[in-house]
Amino acid sequence: MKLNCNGKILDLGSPGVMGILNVTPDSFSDGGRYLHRDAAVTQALQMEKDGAAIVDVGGESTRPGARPVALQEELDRVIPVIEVLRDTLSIPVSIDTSKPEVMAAAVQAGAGLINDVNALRSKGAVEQAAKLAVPVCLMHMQGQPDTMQQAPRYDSVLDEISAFLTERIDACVAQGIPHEQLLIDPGFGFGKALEHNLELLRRLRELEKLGCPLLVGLSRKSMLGTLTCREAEQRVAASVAAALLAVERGASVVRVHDVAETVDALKILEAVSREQR
Ligand code: YH5
Repeated sequence: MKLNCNGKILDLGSPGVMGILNVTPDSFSDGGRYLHRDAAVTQALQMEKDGAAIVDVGGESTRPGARPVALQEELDRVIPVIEVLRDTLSIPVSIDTSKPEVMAAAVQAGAGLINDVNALRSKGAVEQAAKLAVPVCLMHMQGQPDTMQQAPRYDSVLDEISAFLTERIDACVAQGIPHEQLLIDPGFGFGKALEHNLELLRRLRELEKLGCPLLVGLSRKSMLGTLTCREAEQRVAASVAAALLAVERGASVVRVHDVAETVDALKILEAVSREQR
């Protein structure tokens, strides 16, 4: 129920919000070397004030079609931010990466959870995560980020994701990562068409049988754009609705851009769900 994230606690006793913090690189041409770093830290502090349970720091864009980021580039983006957040936030920070070198440097800098969209399938990643001994979120993805949305295909989306996550849990446990340190995520939008995403959300509860807390990311994703005909920045209401539906179907953590709005919505859900005194 409580996860120790490198000294800071993620309490999953009630559903929590993971705030998304995308970190862009510092450069000389933008008016100051630390501009981006300071902006990221300010945004993380606001997320904590707004009620986030954890902040997810990412330096590699995993959006469909995105180009990979080089190791040094990713380190330069995320490590300075994580170092500041270690000393300024009470809540834990997760590192959104698939690279074992980034996992190690991030945990060294204070990160308390590894969020890997590649489910520790990169070479050496399971071994590295086992050594670092922090909780890990394993996410399902069909295909590779550059091509995954071209023609997603499933015979049974729930069965295939369930089998994939079971295999990844087993691989982690075999390398010494305790089951209790694992979260699972069906990976909305990662090699999935609209019909797949909708069936996944409808039947999310079925993943509870794997015995790990569920984390889901639906915030501003294109399935919400398809359903509402809105651009990414105008998908807040759709994102809050989707987060609420996910928590109602068993999600323990929702990964979102709009922390304050989502925290408010979850307060209503919690009050209604709570047993009357
Ligand atoms: C996730 O689901 N997603 S990065 C496309 C968008 C909007 C948002 C506008 N990392 C997940 O957030 N980690 C990402 O269209 C994640 N689960 C976990 N655990 C993609 C993203 C996004 C992509």
